[in-house]
Amino acid sequence: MLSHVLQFSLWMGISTSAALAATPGSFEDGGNTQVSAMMMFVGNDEKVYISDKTESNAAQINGHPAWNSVWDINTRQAMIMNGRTNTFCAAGMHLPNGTWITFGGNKALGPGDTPASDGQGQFDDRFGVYDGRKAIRLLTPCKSSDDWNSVKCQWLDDASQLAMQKERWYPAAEPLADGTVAIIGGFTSGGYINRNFPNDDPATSHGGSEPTYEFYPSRGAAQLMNFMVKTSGLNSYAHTFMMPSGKMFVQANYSTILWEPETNVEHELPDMPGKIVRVYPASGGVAMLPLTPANNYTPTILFCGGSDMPDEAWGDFKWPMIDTWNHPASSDCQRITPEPLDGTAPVYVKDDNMLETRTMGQFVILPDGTLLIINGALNGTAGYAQQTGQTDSYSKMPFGMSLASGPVGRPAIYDPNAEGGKRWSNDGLSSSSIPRFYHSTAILLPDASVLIAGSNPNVDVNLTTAYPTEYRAEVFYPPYFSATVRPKPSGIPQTLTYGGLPFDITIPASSYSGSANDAASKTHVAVVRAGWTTHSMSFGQRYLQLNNTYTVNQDSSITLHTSQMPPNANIFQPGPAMVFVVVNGIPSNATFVIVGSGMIEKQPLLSVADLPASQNRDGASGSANGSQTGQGGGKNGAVTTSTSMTNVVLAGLVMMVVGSGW
Ligand SMILES: *[C@@H]1O[C@H](CO)[C@@H](O)[C@H](O)[C@H]1NC(C)=O
Ligand SMILES: *[C@@H]1O[C@H](CO)[C@@H](O)[C@H](O)[C@H]1NC(C)=O
Ligand SMILES: *[C@@H]1O[C@H](CO)[C@@H](O)[C@H](O)[C@H]1NC(C)=O
Ligand SMILES: *[C@@H]1O[C@H](CO)[C@@H](O)[C@H](O)[C@H]1NC(C)=O
Ligand SMILES: *[C@@H]1O[C@H](CO)[C@@H](O)[C@H](O)[C@H]1NC(C)=O
Ligand SMILES: *[C@@H]1O[C@H](CO)[C@@H](O)[C@H](O)[C@H]1NC(C)=O
Ligand SMILES: *[C@@H]1O[C@H](CO)[C@@H](O)[C@H](O)[C@H]1NC(C)=O
Ligand SMILES: [Cu+2]
Repeated sequence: MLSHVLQFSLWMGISTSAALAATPGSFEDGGNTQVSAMMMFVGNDEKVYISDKTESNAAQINGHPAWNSVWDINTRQAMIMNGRTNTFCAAGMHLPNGTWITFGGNKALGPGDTPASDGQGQFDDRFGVYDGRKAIRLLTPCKSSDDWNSVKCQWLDDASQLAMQKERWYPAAEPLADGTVAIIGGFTSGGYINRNFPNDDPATSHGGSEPTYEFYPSRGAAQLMNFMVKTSGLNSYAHTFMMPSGKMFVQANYSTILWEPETNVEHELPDMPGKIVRVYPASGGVAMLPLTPANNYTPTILFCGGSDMPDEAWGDFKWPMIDTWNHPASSDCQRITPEPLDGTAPVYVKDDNMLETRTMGQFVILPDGTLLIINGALNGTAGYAQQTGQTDSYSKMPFGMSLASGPVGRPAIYDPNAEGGKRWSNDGLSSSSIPRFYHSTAILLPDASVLIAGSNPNVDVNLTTAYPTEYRAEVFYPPYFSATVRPKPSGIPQTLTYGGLPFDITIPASSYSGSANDAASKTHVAVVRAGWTTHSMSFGQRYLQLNNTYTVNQDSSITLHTSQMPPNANIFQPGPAMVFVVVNGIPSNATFVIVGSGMIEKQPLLSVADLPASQNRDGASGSANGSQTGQGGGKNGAVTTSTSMTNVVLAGLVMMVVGSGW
């Protein structure tokens, strides 16, 4: 408790770094994270929560090394927080009410992954750590003004009170439309890949693999998922994305399915072209492209990088069979639209290659709708080992325990709307000199910059090896930081509903550049969920552009008539998100909102109202191009009114709950 009190004074410190002018395309010092940042989420406009695995970090709390911290966005200083269970490679997600939850981890271990002092993996007295394999941990974000010693600001981390049915290390997690979280697969404790070789028991690997799924809150006994058997070996941290139909897109090894979480029915989709592996430890960058009115909120998933190592090279639980650091990662990108609007069969489509090969590159969807890829290595894979099938002792390992080599310091930006051949660029982007490998992370901050932290491809803390344990954070400034003024919107509500009454956002003339009519036609409102990041993934990361029209006022301020979320909670599951108003590619700061009812429940779905027509300042109709070019509302446009009648009619209709639509 004393440590909390001492660290608390940091919040009061005067911020120096935040006052520096941000240079677009550059990295700035982000301070020291106290623990190596394996996992991160943005809690609110002040705090980023960080977790590491349990290891020998020098920072001590309650008489043991710390493995959790909270980083203050304004001061760039981190305060350590207590934890009980081993968070080593857990999964994480938001809940509808803005609390965050993590699932699983590894057993209790001592220094250097030695067996726990109790001999059973339940508790180790040197690290003061409990078994985390069934753990469910909850954290409700606090602000500087809260009492950080109070129970409500601390991690609730006690597996004897709240636990999963199964032991899960590296599980996947994805919310359903009601906010329930599906938790899928995993190892039962550490290892390189999730199989024995030969793979004579692909379901459970003689106890090493956990091929089932379960839910939080529980919906009964864990069930076998056949896809986990089929993809045995390369199926931990499967890539999961809820689709508009309520089926879940699941990708692992080189296989793909749509899965029905309610019935456990699997529908096969095509294999990954070239058998390129994207899941851990190949660790490709994977993200859902922005959902927009123009694409009718139809998800497309982008896969970039990872590894094309042949099957035997992957080895088994112990280590890879080859010297992975000599095997270039993939530069290949593929897109797939799992539920095409026109009803055609989904296919992988070759996309532009990245500018370099990359494993452990992480996609961060920026408020302007482009995707930053950052961190990672040119060769090899994630994970760590003391030897491989080709290098038979630790002392001969050229990069210590790292299975990757060749840091990629320079990020790149992918523009999903650019024509093929021109989607990638790193023009004007600096390189970081800090290698960010296994257990590094990146996440979007509320001022639209990106926090980068962590890296530790070592069994424990090692400050003297080729790719050491990294405590230094950096903040990366995307190109839009060249703007001299940024939008200062007002009128963004604190909650968004699925369908329902539109709302007005106002942008003062002083907060954008250029002609008012032009700016208005190039403005959009983005709901961005930065997600819960770990291992080059962002669990739950999504970007949805709200439908809008506008009125340009006589004083050149712009009023955006903005729709609520589309009336289908599968498209953007309930919970916390950031709203950015983007004028000509320049984002505002974020406003934090809760999407949906704030409860784990069937979300109320309301009718969607037509928006008033756009009006330019000279009184002429706004152009039909720019942000509001939709393809029509399709099945959601239940209400049609003339502009002047909209509010009157809506008042009577807004409580009408429509069916689950598409
Ligand atoms: C959010 O919901 C979860 C249950 O799903 C609950 O445990 C938690 O306490 C809630 N958070 C708050 C702040 O009420
Ligand atoms: C990937 O899946 C294929 C097909 O099921 C399987 O034969 C192979 O062993 C898997 N590869 C690895 C490395 O697990
Ligand atoms: C750090 O890594 C080097 C090899 O790269 C190894 O020789 C050394 O023993 C390691 N130190 C610790 C504390 O594990
Ligand atoms: C990456 O792999 C290539 C091909 O084996 C090799 O030439 C290169 O030296 C490797 N890079 C590093 C940093 O080891
Ligand atoms: C955005 O937030 C930062 C603090 O994080 C503040 O310094 C800046 O003035 C804000 N900018 C706008 C346009 O609101
Ligand atoms: C699209 O918007 C731009 C900027 O407002 C305008 O110059 C252009 O004429 C518009 N095009 C059409 C087809 O309306
Ligand atoms: C966006 O709003 C306009 C105006 O109400 C409507 O015509 C259009 O169908 C909407 N687009 C979508 C995708 O809902
Ligand atoms: Cu890990």
